[in-house]
Amino acid sequence: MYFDSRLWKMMAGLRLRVAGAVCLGLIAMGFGVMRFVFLGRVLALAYQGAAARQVALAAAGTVACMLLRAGLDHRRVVLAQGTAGRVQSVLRARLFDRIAELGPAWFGAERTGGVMLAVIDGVEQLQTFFGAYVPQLVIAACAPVVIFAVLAWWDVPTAAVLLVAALATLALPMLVHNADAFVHDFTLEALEIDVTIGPGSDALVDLSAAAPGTYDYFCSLHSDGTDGMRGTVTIES
Ligand SMILES: [Cu+2]
Repeated sequence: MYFDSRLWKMMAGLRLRVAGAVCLGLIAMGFGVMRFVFLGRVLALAYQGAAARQVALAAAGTVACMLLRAGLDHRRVVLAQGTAGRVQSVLRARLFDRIAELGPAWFGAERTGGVMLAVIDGVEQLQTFFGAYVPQLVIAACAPVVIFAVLAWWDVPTAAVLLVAALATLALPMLVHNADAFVHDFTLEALEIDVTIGPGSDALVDLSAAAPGTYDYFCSLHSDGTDGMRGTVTIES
């Protein structure tokens, strides 16, 4: 679970649309859960040898829930991607204003490729963050409670166990990330990069000027480059 407050600030004025997407997602999730309830009813009725009409009614309920869920999910994706598009155009306008403000003297001294990459590709990458990640994060956070509410109807202890497990799955990765008390670094010798990263924090490394290829990186505090905290990064053309 990751959240960037700077990106969140860029959504000013569009948060109602995000809330709308979240609402649609939550209603869709409700129908998703109801689908399983109906499906369980179909199986229970079939095992009890109930009348075919009763089984057919429960099966129709399952199909109706599936269709409603699919329709709502489609609306949610359309709305969320529309919001993401709006954030992107606001962001692009701000970037172009800033470039115009800095003037040709600044632009002339910069690598054109790097600036264009940030303005075009960098903003494009945010589509996923605003369009899919933010609404999904809120929906995922609410999901355990919705599932608990439905399951508690039948068995509270089972519902409680599932609720605790689901919340732990959501929160544990962030807790582990924040609980790391060690300093690390990002060393990429081929590009002469050595960035120190404090406990529980993030760092942004600009590789836009690097030539395409595969590079080895490691944490010089916890690896000798061949073992431990190491990996590779591939830059495509
Ligand atoms: Cu390390």
